[in-house]
This record gives sequence, C-alpha cells and structure tokens, in this order.
Amino acid sequence: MVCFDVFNGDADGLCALHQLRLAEPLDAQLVTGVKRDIALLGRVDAAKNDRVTVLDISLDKNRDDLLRLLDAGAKITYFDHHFAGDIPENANLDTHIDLAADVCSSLLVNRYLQGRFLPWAVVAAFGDNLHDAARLAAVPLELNETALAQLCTLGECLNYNAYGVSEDDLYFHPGALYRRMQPFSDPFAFIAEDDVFVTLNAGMYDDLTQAHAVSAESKTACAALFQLPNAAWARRVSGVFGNELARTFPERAHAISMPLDDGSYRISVRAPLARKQGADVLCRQFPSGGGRAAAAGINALPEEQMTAFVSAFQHQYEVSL
Ligand SMILES: [Mn+2]
Repeated sequence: MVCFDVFNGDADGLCALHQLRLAEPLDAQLVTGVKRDIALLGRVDAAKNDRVTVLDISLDKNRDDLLRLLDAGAKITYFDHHFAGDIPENANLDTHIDLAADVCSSLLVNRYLQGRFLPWAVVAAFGDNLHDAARLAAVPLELNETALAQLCTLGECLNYNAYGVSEDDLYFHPGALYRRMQPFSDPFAFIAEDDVFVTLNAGMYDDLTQAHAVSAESKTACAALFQLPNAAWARRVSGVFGNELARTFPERAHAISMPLDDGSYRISVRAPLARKQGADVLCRQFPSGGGRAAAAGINALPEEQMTAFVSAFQHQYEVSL
C-alpha cells in the first residue's frame, strides 16, 4: 500500500496535514506546491487500496483526477473548504467539506480530531485571514494577547511563504517546510527553536515595506485595485498584502494584479471583510479563475480582458452595497 499526502502549500494546507499526521503518523509521499498550484491530484498515481489524503484544494478543480483515482480503487480522505460542486458518492471517498466563510481546512481537521492539536488550527485560521474564527477557536487555549499575536504572525508567515508564481520565488518549498514543522506538536516551540519563523518574518516585512510604497491604480469607496510589478518580492507578498488591505479597509473589496512573463496578469481578489461574498463568482467569470467567496483569484488573465475584469470587479462590489 502506497500513501500520498496531497496538500495546498499554504498555512492552511500545511497545518491541516500537520495536525492529521501528529494524530495519525503515516509514511506518505508528499504532493504539494505553490499556493496557486491546486491541480495536485493530477500528479498522483495510486492503485487499489492505496491511501490518498487530500487537504485544502478544491474538489471541483481536481474532479477528473479524483474520479480516476476512485476508479483505480484508491481510498481517499478529503478535507476542504473551497468550491466542491457535486461530491461523488463512493464507498472509498470520505469527505469533510464545509464551504462556510468562517472555516478553513485546518479547522475542519481540528473538528475531526476533537481539538487535539488546536494551536496549529489557530495558526492556519490566522494564515487564511480568518482572524475572528481564529480568536474564537483559540478561546479554550486561554492565551494572552502576546501569545495569540505570535500564532497570528506564524500563520501569516506560513501563508506568505506559499505565494509566488514558481517555487523559485519561495523561501522554502512547502514540502520542505512541512518537514521542518513535523517534529513540533507545539507551534510556540517551532517559533522559538526553528529559524523558519525569523527568516519568513523578516522576508515578509521587507516585501510588505515595498508593497506599502505602491498606490492604488483605481479606487472607489467600495473597491480598490493595486498593480504590483513583475518582481519576486511582489509575487511573494501579494496575498499577505491583500489580506492586510482587507483588514485595514473592511468595507472595501480589493484586487491586486501582477503582470506575468507571458503578458497575462495574476489577480488576487479579497471581498470586503464586512461582507465576505462574491470573490469566487467574480473570478470564475474569467479563464483560470477560482477560489472562495471571501478570497479568490485568476491565475492568468489575458491582457485584453483586463478592462472587462476591472469593470466586473467594480460592478460586483458597487451593487452589493
Ligand atoms: Mn485554506
């Protein structure tokens, strides 16, 4: 029997897997990548009775490969909070999928494990910019503000590490980062004893400082669009920058665009935190778009569709007022 652990390379994917494997150790092949690299099941070649665990990637975006693996007789466990579409009925498929705006995959794993590694789920919820949900989940831990802020910064650092167009943009390959986390059942020990935290926190600070110098390309009371350059720092920081804007201006939607080498644009959209709606619907109108209601994106928007995107973005959030 071969085992595969397939996970999104962001904070949520990492912490979901970490909690599960702390509870149920398993020697599995890791399948992961940058945050936007979500067609991960396509890389899995599993046979009858092989075990595949899938974390924090859309079932809908992996449907063909999921069906292929089920046909091959693999046993699949799936935790996620992205758009799933119809969930196939199959005795070999065990799903824990919840699209509520205030859950993330790590909170679903935490629920499944009845809170055994709750601090890591809190880290992930902060990483997915679910600050209210993170604080609520953290109540039983009885942490002071300083400790909560540390878990928050760790979540942001792990999330920050996953952005980037290719793995070359990242400080740590997500698989290597998971291996660094693996010995630590306590995130505070990880923060104190492994230099991952210091490296990522310093990198995030530098990249954010550059982002803060960029002014909005277009801005209304309801929606603001920022254009970052085609540079490694911008590719790394786009998600964290978008989350920060969303928290600073909770009534406003945000889009961040970045030119790619092929002339297309990478777009990240954050719905207003006060109304976590519509980002997925907006992005799915364009080729390679997807995500969640609160946070979504377009992997490669053709340049000629940029004008259409800007008006759809403004329309989406003007009318929802
Ligand atoms: Mn997630």
